[in-house]
Amino acid sequence: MSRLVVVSNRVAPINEGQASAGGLAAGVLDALRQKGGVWFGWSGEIAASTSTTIKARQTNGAITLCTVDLSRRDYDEFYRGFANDTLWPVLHYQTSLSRFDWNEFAGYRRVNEIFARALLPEIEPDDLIWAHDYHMLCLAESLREAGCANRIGLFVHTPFPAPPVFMTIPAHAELIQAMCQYDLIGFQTETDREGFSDYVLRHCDGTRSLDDPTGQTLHAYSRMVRTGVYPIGVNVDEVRAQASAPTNQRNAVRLMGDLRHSQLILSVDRLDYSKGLKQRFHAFEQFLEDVPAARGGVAFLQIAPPSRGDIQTYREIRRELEAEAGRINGRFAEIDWMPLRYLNRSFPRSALMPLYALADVGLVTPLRDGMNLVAKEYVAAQNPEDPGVLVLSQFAGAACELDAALLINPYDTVGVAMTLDRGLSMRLEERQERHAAMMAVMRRNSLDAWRDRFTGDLAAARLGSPSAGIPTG
Ligand code: ADQ
Repeated sequence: MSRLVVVSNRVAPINEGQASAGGLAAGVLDALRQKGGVWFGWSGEIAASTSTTIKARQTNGAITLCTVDLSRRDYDEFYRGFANDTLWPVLHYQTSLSRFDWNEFAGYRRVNEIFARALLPEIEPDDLIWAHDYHMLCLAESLREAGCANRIGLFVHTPFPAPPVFMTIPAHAELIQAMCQYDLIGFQTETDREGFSDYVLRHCDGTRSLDDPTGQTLHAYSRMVRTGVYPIGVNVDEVRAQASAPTNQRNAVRLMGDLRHSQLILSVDRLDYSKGLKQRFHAFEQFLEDVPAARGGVAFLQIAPPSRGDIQTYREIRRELEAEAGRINGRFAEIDWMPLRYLNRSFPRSALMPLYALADVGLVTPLRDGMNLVAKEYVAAQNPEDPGVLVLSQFAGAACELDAALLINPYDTVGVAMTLDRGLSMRLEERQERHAAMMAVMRRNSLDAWRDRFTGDLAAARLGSPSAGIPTG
């Protein structure tokens, strides 16, 4: 059986129990445990120079974790610069927040090359290589240049926009050419897959392979690249078990005592402009304005730990939200009632899941999101006898599967406010029906199904380049 070699910007600790790992890390770790293999990525350390060979190695059972350090310059150009200040906003359709610099793009390519060269000695002829996310768009190209003939797949966790949006990145053609060096590229939704496929078919003389009746295998740059849709899921039983475990209830019990009989609206996000937090705060304010009866009886809890704090746009959104939270509370709070609680910190999953279970409404309103696992975790955490209501942005990948949620447009302040009112007053029977419909989809598209379908298709993918020669894989 082929081993799996996973490559991502950051790696997760392999010694922690699976239950404490985040959704994606748990899925990848499971796959590695089953097949055995290597997880390779950046250590998170900034060193005097970027390691050109593996800097640290840790083995636990069949899994080996291999990491390299980055120099300050590589961190600035690859991670902070091109990945997070150029690619991330464009992939989330926020072109006005994107900034481009050719030196940073060169740094991005350089780090992909260094990763490839450091990884190459670890790779055995039969290994399946599975790269993750927008940091690794050029990795397959660098591995091919270094002589790697294995099957290489990429899963894109973010959205992938339509060509006119992607083409705002001046290096768009170089990126697509590099992506065509993968044998399989997986996307969260059909819209994302089409964004990539349309670019290849319209802007670089690509064609659909006649051998693939689905039309999802493309021929471009003398290579074949298969594309597919693999919506990432959650382990629903594990989430529900964490949500209801008596040992995990400490924060939930404290919160319940404090809320007394108020209804709870809960949002949980990384602090990121793509998550639509500012628009969400305004929608909650609108709700308090439009539904005076809710004042004193509804509380909104926003949990959002800071992320990427050394990037200017992230510092700005943090300042803005602190000001907005203060203003809304100043406007509506009473001596004995605080409408909005904004916690700028992270919680372990074991503490977070019972909070999901407690909330009457899960409010998930990204402006764009590849999937959004919080939406799925919220549904999975509910008590099926008396479930809460998911209010979900139509622009989250999750909306393609969870159409039994109350779907909203996050830019429509009045619409979101009205939907909050509807969610908080929904009858038990309707809540149960909607919850059951969403659970059925989530059981089908579980985290295990995501992992097995992707690795199965990668193992079956035809090797892309006739000129690469057929390797032993
Ligand atoms: P993210 O943008 O990080 O991931 P998301 O899918 O919402 O977003 O969340 C990832 C995980 O982080 C969830 O398991 C959640 O529980 C956890 N998390 C979020 N906020 C937290 C908090 N305040 N405290 C503790 N834990 C928190 C990217 C893409 C998404 C895609 C995922 C997986 O941007 O669109 O769904 O990858 O593919």
